[in-house]
Amino acid sequence: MKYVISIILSLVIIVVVSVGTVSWMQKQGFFDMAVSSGNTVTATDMPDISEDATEPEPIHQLPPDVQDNRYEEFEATNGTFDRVKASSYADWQGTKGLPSWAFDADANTTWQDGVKDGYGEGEWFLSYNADGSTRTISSVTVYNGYQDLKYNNDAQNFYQLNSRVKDIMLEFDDGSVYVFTLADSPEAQTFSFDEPVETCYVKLTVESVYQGKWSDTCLSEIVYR
Ligand SMILES: [Ca+2]
Repeated sequence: MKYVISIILSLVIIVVVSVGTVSWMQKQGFFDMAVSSGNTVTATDMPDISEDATEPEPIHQLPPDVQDNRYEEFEATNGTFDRVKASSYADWQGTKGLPSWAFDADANTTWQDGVKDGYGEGEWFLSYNADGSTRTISSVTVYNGYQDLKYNNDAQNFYQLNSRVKDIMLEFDDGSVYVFTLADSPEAQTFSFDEPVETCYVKLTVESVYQGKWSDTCLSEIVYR
């Protein structure tokens, strides 16, 4: 019995001493030091799950054709984008068709391609803003061919004599592409996109043409809205 009491007293003493030691170590910050001395992971290192779940912000960047000086820049005044470059334009004796004339809110002024061979398939317009800002657009309206009423009458018909645009391709800064087929008609033709596009440029490429007697392909007006 004497031994049993001694063992119980010993165990009680061991427990009391152990609890006291742990309590003292906690007060001294031993355990805090053990945690902080390891490789702690801060909040900034943690992957932001909420960020991954959202769509990344689109990068609106002008294409190289605008960033260099290979092509002449013209002012556009029909209100959507204020600058335009084109792959070519007519400018020789008796014939002139500036790119800006397809973006001047006047159907009687006309762009004509500047290629000597062929009908202008592959020629393009690049519309953008001088300050690189974006626009949100949802449609394009085209006035096809040579529309100037002074040259479209009983004596002559410049709309029919010149070539007109058939298929156009539109490209935006997010990489999306639309292809539309124009009617061979001087009436205004509007094509809507599946959804509005925010972009800092629109590139319109002439994919195919309706051939006239003359190989000059014409567009009188292009309006992005
Ligand atoms: Ca015009």
